[in-house]
Amino acid sequence: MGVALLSVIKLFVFSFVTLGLIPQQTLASITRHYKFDIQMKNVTRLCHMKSIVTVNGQFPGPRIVAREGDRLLIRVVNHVQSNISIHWHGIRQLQTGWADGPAYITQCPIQSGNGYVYNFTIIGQRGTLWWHAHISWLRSTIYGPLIILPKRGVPYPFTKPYKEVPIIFGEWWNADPEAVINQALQTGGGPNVSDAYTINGLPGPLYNCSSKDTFKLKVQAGKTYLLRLINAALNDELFFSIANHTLKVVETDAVYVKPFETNTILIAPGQTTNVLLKTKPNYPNATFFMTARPYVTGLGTFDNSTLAGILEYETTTLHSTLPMNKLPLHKPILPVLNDTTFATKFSNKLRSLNTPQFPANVPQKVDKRLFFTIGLGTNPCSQQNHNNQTCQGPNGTMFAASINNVSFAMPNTALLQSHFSGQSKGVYSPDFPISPVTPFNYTGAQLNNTNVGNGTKLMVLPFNTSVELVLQDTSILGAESHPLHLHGFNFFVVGQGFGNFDQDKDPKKFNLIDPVGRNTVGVPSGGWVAIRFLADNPGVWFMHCHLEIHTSWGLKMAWVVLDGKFPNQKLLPPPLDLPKC
Ligand SMILES: *[C@@H]1O[C@H](CO)[C@@H](O)[C@H](O)[C@H]1NC(C)=O
Ligand SMILES: *[C@@H]1O[C@H](CO)[C@@H](O)[C@H](O)[C@H]1NC(C)=O
Ligand SMILES: *[C@@H]1O[C@H](CO)[C@@H](O)[C@H](O)[C@H]1NC(C)=O
Ligand SMILES: *[C@@H]1O[C@H](CO)[C@@H](O)[C@H](O)[C@H]1NC(C)=O
Ligand SMILES: *[C@@H]1O[C@H](CO)[C@@H](O)[C@H](O)[C@H]1NC(C)=O
Ligand SMILES: *[C@@H]1O[C@H](CO)[C@@H](O)[C@H](O)[C@H]1NC(C)=O
Ligand SMILES: *[C@@H]1O[C@H](CO)[C@@H](O)[C@H](O)[C@H]1NC(C)=O
Ligand SMILES: *[C@@H]1O[C@H](CO)[C@@H](O)[C@H](O)[C@H]1NC(C)=O
Ligand SMILES: *[C@@H]1O[C@H](CO)[C@@H](O)[C@H](O)[C@H]1NC(C)=O
Ligand SMILES: *[C@@H]1O[C@H](CO)[C@@H](O)[C@H](O)[C@H]1NC(C)=O
Ligand SMILES: *[C@@H]1O[C@H](CO)[C@@H](O)[C@H](O)[C@H]1NC(C)=O
Ligand SMILES: *[C@@H]1O[C@H](CO)[C@@H](O)[C@H](O)[C@H]1NC(C)=O
Ligand SMILES: [Cu+2]
Repeated sequence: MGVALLSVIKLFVFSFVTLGLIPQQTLASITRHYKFDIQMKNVTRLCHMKSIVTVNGQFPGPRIVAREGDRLLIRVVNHVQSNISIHWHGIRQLQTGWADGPAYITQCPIQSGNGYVYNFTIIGQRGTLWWHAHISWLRSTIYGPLIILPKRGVPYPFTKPYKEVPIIFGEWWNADPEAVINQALQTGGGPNVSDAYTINGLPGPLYNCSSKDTFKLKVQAGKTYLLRLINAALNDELFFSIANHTLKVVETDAVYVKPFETNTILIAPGQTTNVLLKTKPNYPNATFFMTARPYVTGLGTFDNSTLAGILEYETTTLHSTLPMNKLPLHKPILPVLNDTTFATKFSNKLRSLNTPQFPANVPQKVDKRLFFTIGLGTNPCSQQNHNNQTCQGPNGTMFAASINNVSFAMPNTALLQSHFSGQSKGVYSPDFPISPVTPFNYTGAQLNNTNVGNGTKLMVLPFNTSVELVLQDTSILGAESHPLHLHGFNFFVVGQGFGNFDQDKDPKKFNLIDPVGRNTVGVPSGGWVAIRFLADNPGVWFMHCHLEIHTSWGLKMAWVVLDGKFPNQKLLPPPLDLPKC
């Protein structure tokens, strides 16, 4: 199949550049300026042309490259109809919550014709992160890599790569993604699934009418490549593999890990993974498929298609004239779509590097223990939407999702401004439940009543509170893996397991030595995960499922971290150009 296929492919050659783009600088830290013009662009994929919202007309968006310690000044100007905001995913934003970006949480969106300068410093972080729109489903086309190199002169704690290549997975709809989510919220049913997955914007040859849109990575024999993997898909965790090659995992979510080798990576939306790819000593002209397809645990319909790119060994002659159909082409074998055993083994392999230079400062004492249930539910079919009282969710209801049975109601104004100005009345209440109000068998029998409550409830933490949070999946409408993302912090993943969390037995097994540090963690399907973090960053911080449909259904909440005593423990005042609602 591969042979016949390749003979007709005119490959799109992705011109990757080494990251030697950094201007020569002698200063340790500098300010880097970027301009993001939000504008429409016509793009064709799968023989379907459509107008998409982009940054600077690029899809995927521009690459931001900085060093640890640098300040970034990114001027975003909105030239499209939609309101927009941009989130710098995984950046801690110490004292600068105003630059975090989730719409109606830390800022009002940037309205058409307006602009806003995101102003923040990268402190104590290095590795692969990314940026994306954080309103409605605009992140389906507005996303790009955010690469933080170590400080000048500081080496990686692994083999220096010959080249570095960002690989960003996405999800493509032939329809307008905003229309897809608006329709789903209107009918109460699940959204139409995507038409393809993409790798650096390209679906690859396994889709109809797509072989010219194939990501191709040209490599030389006997070299080490650093692949910076980012999952920007909306609703799907992905398995990824390159045929006949192993990958060495060295970093996740911009935190170094103890290196380990694997044939397949599992990466959830919101997560990043750096892997080293060591090419074989002598494979002239050989080509290999790299493929990705979803890991799925829920009951809903999903896009079960497979994206493919091509790894090609370069020849000694620069311009090949021989037909490509002489080349062998191998496909990797990926785990089955619901392979939770693989998912569990993979996440158990992740450990912080935990060296004197990069220690894992796991909070050893806990000030506040919290227990949050994560799962789906329903809302009654609302009168105003449906005159005949029938919606397309389960049993004629509307799909919803919640944390501790609170489906988050989005405010009309930004929470951070309400908090900073002391005007939270009528905007939010500081009473997010520390555990489910009505305990039940979370992973056991189905409930008769699946309706959720709702509200704009926040969890308030004094500065420097040490938090232990157990995230418990529920089996209401089916157990499902949920990648939970916390803004403003990295957390340590100290334990995970299946069934209901047992407060007496399970904490004894926690890893408080070298747990992985992340900003997004998969809550196991039908299980729980325990995380610890130190609330040392004042502000209002969003936490949500990074499966975008679950966020749309209300699987989200926010934390308020109060100011500390000292000036460097206080939220800075808002910038003058902060958008208004
Ligand atoms: C996209 O294509 C349509 C139809 O061909 C055209 O009217 C429109 O101006 C194009 N938009 C952009 C941004 O190029
Ligand atoms: C953008 O936001 C403004 C203010 O909240 C609102 O009036 C307007 O309808 C929004 N525009 C769109 C296209 O949603
Ligand atoms: C960015 O923030 C820093 C620290 O708050 C401030 O000194 C600086 O003036 C800001 N720069 C711009 C362009 O707003
Ligand atoms: C690649 O792997 C396949 C299947 O495991 C094997 O048949 C093939 O010989 C391998 N090719 C190379 C070049 O290693
Ligand atoms: C994907 O879903 C389609 C439609 O439901 C089905 O026909 C097909 O067999 C599925 N493919 C895989 C690989 O599961
Ligand atoms: C690889 O391709 C080049 C150019 O197409 C050709 O000259 C060379 O003989 C090929 N090498 C092998 C080992 O097939
Ligand atoms: C995974 O899917 C297969 C095929 O659809 C099914 O037979 C199997 O029971 C599923 N396994 C789990 C753990 O759900
Ligand atoms: C009314 O009910 C029918 C049948 O259940 C359904 O197809 C239709 O979408 C509903 N109409 C509205 C406005 O929800
Ligand atoms: C739908 O209703 C049927 C019959 O009343 C019930 O057995 C089933 O559990 C309900 N399903 C959901 C998802 O509520
Ligand atoms: C919860 O439900 C499961 C499945 O029905 C059952 O095996 C388990 O014993 C129940 N646990 C408790 C604490 O009732
Ligand atoms: C659910 O409903 C059934 C039948 O209506 C009833 O027998 C059962 O006790 C209910 N279960 C719970 C947990 O309320
Ligand atoms: C929240 O719950 C109330 C009371 O049950 C309901 O009237 C309202 O429609 C819900 N709001 C949302 C956004 O779901
Ligand atoms: Cu989820």
